[in-house]
Amino acid sequence: MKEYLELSPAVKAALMSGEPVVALESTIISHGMPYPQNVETALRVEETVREAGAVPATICVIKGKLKAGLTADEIEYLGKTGPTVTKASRRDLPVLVARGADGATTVATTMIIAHLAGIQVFATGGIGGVHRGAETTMDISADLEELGRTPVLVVCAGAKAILDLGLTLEYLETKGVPVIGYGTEELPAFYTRTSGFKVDYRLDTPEELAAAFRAQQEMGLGGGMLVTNPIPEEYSMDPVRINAAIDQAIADSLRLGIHGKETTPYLLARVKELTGGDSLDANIQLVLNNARLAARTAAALSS
Ligand code: PSU
Ligand code: MN
Repeated sequence: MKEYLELSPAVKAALMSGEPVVALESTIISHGMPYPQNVETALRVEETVREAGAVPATICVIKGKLKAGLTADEIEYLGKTGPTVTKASRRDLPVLVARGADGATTVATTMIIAHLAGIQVFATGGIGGVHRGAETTMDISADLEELGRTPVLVVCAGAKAILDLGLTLEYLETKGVPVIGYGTEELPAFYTRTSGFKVDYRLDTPEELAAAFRAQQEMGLGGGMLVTNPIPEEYSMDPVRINAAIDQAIADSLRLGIHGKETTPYLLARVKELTGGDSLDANIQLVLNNARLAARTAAALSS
């Protein structure tokens, strides 16, 4: 394993001494936001994790190495390269590593590499899920499968309504993944604090999150835990406006025949276009909010 994994000195030192570490994904940098906001946000997210008392470990694949902990230059490279870098899910890792290639890691792959490195907590924006129309396309993100098998606590802002949220919850239930609302009984829908769907449990403190995750792992249940943290009220978007943009983006993707791994990046970019950049501001704020909660949870887990 050692020959594949490469930890930054800061991440290695923190893990050796049992300090809290928070994993961060890189597809959100390359495919989730435009340059240069993606690089600015990635650096701000790292700083937010540090301010909250943990060590950030941004994860990606560079020249075939599974990296946990990037330099500012590596983040700049990834952000500038943008969507031309391979979006790497679980199925992409073998060939990328064998070829010595680069890959931006999705939630699934970030969980895999975090777990290999010994990192238990991971903060992101939104997860992939069951797409609308999946009953015919079978487009279900590998993120859900990973949550079912890899023991990492993932803090997100729920899932975007580009997905079928009801089916996404059903799938997570089948896979045995606890879906926790942080301070809420309702599943947040990324840009908005509510979705009309209930989470499995509401927990209110990082200590409660840490206790539940610890119990899950100590009982040998394995698999991940999904913590959904609503976007702060002051940054949440008008649901009518955002849902109209999402419906339009989905209609456009169907008309253009977008499918497979292109679907999520296309929808994210189109929603941003249709909301004139407002969705990007909300996106940045919710990621910072998740980074803070993840850092506090990692601290509670390591104490
Ligand atoms: N949803 C978002 N922002 C994102 C993604 C999803 O709101 O950046 C990215 C994440 O990296 C996630 C991936 O893991 O898209 C899911 O892609 P797919 O649906 O192709 O599995
Ligand atoms: Mn898919």
